[in-house]
Amino acid sequence: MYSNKAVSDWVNEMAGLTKPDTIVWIDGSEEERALLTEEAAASGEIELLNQEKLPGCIYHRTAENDVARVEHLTFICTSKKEDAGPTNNWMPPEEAYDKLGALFDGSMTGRTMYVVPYLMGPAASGFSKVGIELTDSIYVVLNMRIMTRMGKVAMDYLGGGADFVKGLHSKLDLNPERRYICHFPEDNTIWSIGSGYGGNVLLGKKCFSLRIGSFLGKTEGWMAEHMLILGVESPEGKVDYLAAAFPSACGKTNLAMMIPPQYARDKGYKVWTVGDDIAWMRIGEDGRLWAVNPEFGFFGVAPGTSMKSNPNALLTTKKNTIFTNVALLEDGTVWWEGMGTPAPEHATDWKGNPWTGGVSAEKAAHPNSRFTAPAGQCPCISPEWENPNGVPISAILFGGRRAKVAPLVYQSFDWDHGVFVGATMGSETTAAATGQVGIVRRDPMAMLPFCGYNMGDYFAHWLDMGKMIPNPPKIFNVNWFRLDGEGHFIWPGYGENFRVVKWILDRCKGDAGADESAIGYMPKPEDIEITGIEDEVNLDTIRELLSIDKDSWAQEIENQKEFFSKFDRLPEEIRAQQQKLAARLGL
Ligand code: O2Y
Ligand code: MN
Repeated sequence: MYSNKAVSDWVNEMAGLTKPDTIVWIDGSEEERALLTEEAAASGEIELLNQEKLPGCIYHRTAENDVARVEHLTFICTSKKEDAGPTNNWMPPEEAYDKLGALFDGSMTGRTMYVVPYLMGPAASGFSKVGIELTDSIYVVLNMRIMTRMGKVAMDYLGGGADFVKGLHSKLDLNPERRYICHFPEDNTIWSIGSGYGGNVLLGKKCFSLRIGSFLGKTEGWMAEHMLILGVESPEGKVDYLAAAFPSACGKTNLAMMIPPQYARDKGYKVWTVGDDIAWMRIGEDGRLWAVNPEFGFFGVAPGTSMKSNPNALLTTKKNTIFTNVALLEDGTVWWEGMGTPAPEHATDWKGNPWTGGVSAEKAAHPNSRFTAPAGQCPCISPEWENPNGVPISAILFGGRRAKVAPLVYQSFDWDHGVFVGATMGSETTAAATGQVGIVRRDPMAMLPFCGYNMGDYFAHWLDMGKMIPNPPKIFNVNWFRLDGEGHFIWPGYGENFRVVKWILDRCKGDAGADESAIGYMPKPEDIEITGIEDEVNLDTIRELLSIDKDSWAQEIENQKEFFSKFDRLPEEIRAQQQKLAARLGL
């Protein structure tokens, strides 16, 4: 159906390896979606949900052993091990092609191979990139239809060219012993086998947009980052944009879809979502950094999403959404822990078992259960989210979950200092996650699992970009999770984070003052607006949130040094920034 020789040659070669019974070329049409949905429902791969209450919504249960990304089975296959770096698993490309090739051999016999062309980025943008995923899973095709611009639009973009990322995926037998996610950045290729879950198989997302994307960004002079993008509209109608990176479990999706507090809404402020997870950023003709969300949908964690925590996310999922591993209710709708509605008396849990709740019951929805929903359905989606040029970024935010060391917010002194702040990002573990409390998990720029090359070179790329951007965004660090002496969160978080975002954007415009501290520029306590939260937060609370404890920072610097000791290619500037920080702290 498409005439592109490079594509058809490669599809034929992969079909020769995987030996499917049939090959179906995906066009992205509505009729095709309906037929695939019907076929997957007939085979049991998906279930239709209550079409009156949740129109266009379907349900999928994964294998019990296949519920999240598998970092230990994810490899960067560069010719030289040192190009993958000390923080990635590495396999030589020949070994990976041989090993996975043996697994792919005949893996689609008795199945259909779907040829899924997709576009990362808006169709009208010169910055967008094409991928083609070959998969034996209808669930993957239906997800890719939401998460990317899929089908004819991508082949039209590619035209007769050969510049596309070649992705091969087979569920095989979903055996974790035969599960690998291999990236070949030097060949623009991704091979994923043995999984049917999210980030392992929706190859446009982490595999292409971040791992291959970051490698392309380094080579071509742009940045592929694990960042949300949002805009704040002032009462005068001017919108300023920021991009923000957080490790998991820091409320990234909530921030991306934040509802401003009442005082700000009364004044006429609005928040617009451009993207919830990934930003591709380039230098614009005006010398600013411009960001595009390469994705077309949200692949969000369901548990904890409620009308209180994130109404915009919940409302996005009311139609045309795929729910994975949540609980099913008797009326054909869905439920999860933290949805904000009472636990049902009867449900079917994510494993397919009857569920009646109770104190000792297992969770009805898997903690990593997901919704795949079209971004365009989000009530606060930005009118600019498909702008071919992207949006101009005024501020970059880094953050993490820190009980004591990091203040509510500080601004880096300059770009290089900001790169150091991002490189030292991390979160403290909570008991629920690991059984250990207070251990810092370093996750530079939230890219540790997603950088497709040596992370030392990645820091160098950030530093190089700073030299190339005539008018770079200002860089900030935020921490919504500071604890008081009794272990309670001091800052109310959620929509109230708008107050901090407002200071940040005012700072970028030169409209807010700051005090210089050893770690960066800090707001004056009275510059954080507290109208409407005075019963929880007063000026003394803000002072506590902004305080810097020298002993904690001394410990922090030792911990950073230990983390950096494993880097073989750490840029000298990062070490220099650390020395300057220690000197400013008088250590
Ligand atoms: O577990 C998965 O397969 C999904 S991971 C994921 C999904 C959406 C956005 N971000 C992430 C992540 O791990 O950062
Ligand atoms: Mn993510």
